[in-house]
Amino acid sequence: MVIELFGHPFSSYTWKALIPLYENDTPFEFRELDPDHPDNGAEFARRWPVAKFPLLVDGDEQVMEATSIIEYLDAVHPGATRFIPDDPAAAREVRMLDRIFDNYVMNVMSEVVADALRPAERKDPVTVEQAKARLDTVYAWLDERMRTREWAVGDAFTLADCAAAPSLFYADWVHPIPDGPLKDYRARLLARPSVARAVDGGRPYRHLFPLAAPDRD
Ligand SMILES: N[C@@H](CCC(=O)N[C@@H](CS)C(=O)NCC(=O)O)C(=O)O
Repeated sequence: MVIELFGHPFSSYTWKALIPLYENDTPFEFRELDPDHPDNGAEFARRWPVAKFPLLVDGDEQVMEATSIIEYLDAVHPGATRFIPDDPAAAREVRMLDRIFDNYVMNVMSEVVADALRPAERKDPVTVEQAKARLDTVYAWLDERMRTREWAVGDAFTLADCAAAPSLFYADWVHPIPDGPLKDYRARLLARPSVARAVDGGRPYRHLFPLAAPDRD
């Protein structure tokens, strides 16, 4: 039975789950969630009432949350690229960086995007200003960290990089990352074939980006 992934090709958290699948050439069927595929939407809604994607289905197994999907793939369908190091201390650091990218980059960037989607009378400039200030704080911390690393945790591409790629891709669109090690790391991520493939999948949908997608990347 082939793995199924429910998601959307322009969704940052869907990219986070697509990257490890592409990284290891893991066979899967993409169940795109859009008005052209109502069956996918109906099955997704039945399977996960919270309705946050991605969602992975593998026979009788159903896995929500992009991080858990990557943990599942690494444990049940391992490939050449391992996303969780065997060493417990390194694994803890990978999981910590994964949380940092999700909570302090991806989710903060999403607050700015969500504000752009609101009608004019419900926009909140204070929320946007505070979100951008929080991005500045985490950019500075990550910039310092990336001075000495190729990937988020040392020399190997891991779960943390799967989180970093969509986070930094969209964060830079929302609030540009200053030149330096963090911006260089973003460029390294975008040059990685698995990440480039996820980015390419979203190209036809760039007109949907509410802040107007920049003409780059
Ligand atoms: N914590 C979830 C977040 C997933 C998430 O926020 N996905 C967005 C798409 S990028 C979504 O489902 N948006 C639809 C909605 O909120 O209704 C994860 O890590 O998978």
